[in-house]
Amino acid sequence: MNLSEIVSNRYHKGIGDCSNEELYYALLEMTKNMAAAKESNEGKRKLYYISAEFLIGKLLSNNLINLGVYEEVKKTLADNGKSLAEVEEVEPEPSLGNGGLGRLAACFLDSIASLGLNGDGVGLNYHYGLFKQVFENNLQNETKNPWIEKESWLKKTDVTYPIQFGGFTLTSRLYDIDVVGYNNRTTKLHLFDVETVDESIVGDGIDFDKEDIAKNLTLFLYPDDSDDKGRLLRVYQQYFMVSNGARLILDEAVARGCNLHDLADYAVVQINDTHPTMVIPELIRLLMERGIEMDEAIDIVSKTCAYTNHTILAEALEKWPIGYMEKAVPQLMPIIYELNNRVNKKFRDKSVAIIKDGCVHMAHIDIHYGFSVNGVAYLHTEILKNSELNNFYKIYPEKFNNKTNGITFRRWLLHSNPELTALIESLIGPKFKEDAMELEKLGAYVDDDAVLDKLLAVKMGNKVRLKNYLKKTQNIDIDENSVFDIQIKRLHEYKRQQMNALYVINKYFEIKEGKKPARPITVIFGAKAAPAYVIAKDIIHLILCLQQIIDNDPEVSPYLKVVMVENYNVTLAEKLIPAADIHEQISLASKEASGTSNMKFMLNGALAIGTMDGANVEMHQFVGDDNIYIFGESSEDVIRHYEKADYVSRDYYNSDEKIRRAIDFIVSDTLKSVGNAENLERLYNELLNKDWFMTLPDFESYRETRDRMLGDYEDRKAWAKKTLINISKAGFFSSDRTIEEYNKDIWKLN
Ligand code: OX2
Ligand code: PLP
Repeated sequence: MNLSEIVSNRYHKGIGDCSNEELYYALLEMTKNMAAAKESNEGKRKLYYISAEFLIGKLLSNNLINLGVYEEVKKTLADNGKSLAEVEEVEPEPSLGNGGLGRLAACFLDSIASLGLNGDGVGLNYHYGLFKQVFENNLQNETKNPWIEKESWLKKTDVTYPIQFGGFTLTSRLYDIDVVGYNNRTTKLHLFDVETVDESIVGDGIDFDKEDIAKNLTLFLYPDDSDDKGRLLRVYQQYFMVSNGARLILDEAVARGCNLHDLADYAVVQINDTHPTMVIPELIRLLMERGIEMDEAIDIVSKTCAYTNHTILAEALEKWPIGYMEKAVPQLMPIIYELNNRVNKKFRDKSVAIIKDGCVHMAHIDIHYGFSVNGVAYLHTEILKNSELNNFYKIYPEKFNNKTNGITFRRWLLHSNPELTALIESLIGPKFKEDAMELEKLGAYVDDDAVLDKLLAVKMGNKVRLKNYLKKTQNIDIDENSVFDIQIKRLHEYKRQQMNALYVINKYFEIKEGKKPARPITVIFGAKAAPAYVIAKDIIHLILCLQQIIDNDPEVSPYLKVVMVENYNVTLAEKLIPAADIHEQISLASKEASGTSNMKFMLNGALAIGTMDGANVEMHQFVGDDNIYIFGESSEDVIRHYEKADYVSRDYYNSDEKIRRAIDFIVSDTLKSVGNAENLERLYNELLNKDWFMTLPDFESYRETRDRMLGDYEDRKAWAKKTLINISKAGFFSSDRTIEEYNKDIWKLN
């Protein structure tokens, strides 16, 4: 049925008489039907990408693009006086991820589907997702983020399993979302849920009864884990996810002819960070339940599972107290003890043990009992091999490999930046939509004035669109003739939003002293802080206070504006990234495993200011010194500082006047007039006495580089040329390339 037939069936009227809501649900029905009619990717061996997060974003437009009917639908609506862009606004964004890791999983599903690979995603159906961020009194508050409506992309299936925990059993239910690929094939995102979950136990905010697992298990993604109950709940969530996943994998394999002994010929499991690690002992347990001896079960599973590491931050490397595991999943513990014994018998080096200091080290299970360990960018994998996981690398050099992250160009170019897409197509034809390396052909135009003018015009159009969107949705005013300098990512000290804020404070003082920038600057932030991460919330407080102070200062506000957008998510990213002139990738070198927003900005013609960290290293390699603004200490220097413990932040405060002035401003009467002394003082003390992520040593080179960049911006032609070079070199960062590499080296699906 086409759109007007569906509309007439549902509402007994014409398209032109429908509300945007009515049209959204009609399009949802149409798109779901079209997706369901497509062929699923098939093959003997099947990939299961297990992940606690899939930050899929809104699906309507993307599905219409991938189904090849976007233009047609847009025209049908326009012919009836309706706007597809307005209909899109009705769709709620599923918030099934924290940030980069979850968004990566979503890009991967798009590429898996598009490349025709036999692979599905497996995760959980969090009803309230991650929290929704609201600002009140310059502070972050958290509320629930409901996204499941009576009609949604979810399809209820007949698949249910009894999942056993210590002392009780829960019945699961599988919901599927069809993932439509660009070449009209589909794959599935499997989201497991508990039928007894009870949304009504959440009141204001995001608090709920953490004891009542049957009612709360799939309410939220990663519940606030500051307390024991929250941490224990994560173990329950993880086991629920992997036990369901493991049963699905075995059932599907058997249905395709597998006799379990040959499981590795039928299934490969990619473990997305350590959250799904328990799939290893659970698969072993289920194989033994089905009559396979332990030795063989361990061998089979070790040939089936592969692990991706996404971070070297110590606090993110999960280890669960034995007591939690005994309580939540007692049936797994005998297997984990046995896996640990085997490791201890084989290796004298106790650092590689699975159980140490009363905790189960999840990554150690993955590395010993998986066949592949990969990092997510060149530098990250080198650091894993040479320092973080060096003891494992010495044992299993053959398991380690790099898979530099990528992004889907369907969402992050075709959908989010149609004007740029059209310009590119007019120059090099449509082939880049399937083969991203075709973008290299844009290199022929870097000295073509007419093309550079068009590129600048596209950027201006996107800036105006962002301006209108922020006005409409958040009542924020920005000036499209200012430089848009954007940092959007989770709030974390290692990502160093605080350094950006110190730059803003320094600029504020310069303007007060009469040193005005050539053109107004708009510094845009978007970031959620984990609810229990106190300093991260203090940094948000600082930024919101700066925003208010500068807005109300007539001396400064004509030249400088700070904007912190509320509830940064995929929908906002799609509007912000195409409008950026400058993007901030300023993590402390060695700490950002890869980054993926860096790739999205590059593809959309923004220039990076960044450290030699994560995938910035590869970006720099592709575009060269002239087309990216690199500053700061190298990862080797940083790692050495940590080893020698020789960094003292106060030395920088004492010896650098600009740094002192900026840090002192945090606790000035000016800021305290709009903020809380407690938050501001805590942040001030943190920077002065600890500064674990070394903001101050890099500040001067950051400030100098960013000022130089603003100067370069004034030569509009030269700037446009740099942006075109960036776009032309972005092809490597297509997730199609990443997925082809995973498949060639790890999954080996045909
Ligand atoms: C993130 C990493 O921090 C980021 O650098 C990377 O781009 C992304 O994963 C995708 O690989 N949680 N999020 C990450 O790691 C963890 C753990
Ligand atoms: N959150 C959202 C909504 C994103 O789209 C992305 C990636 O672009 C991220 C988080 C990760 O950002 P970063 O790579 O800068 O950490």
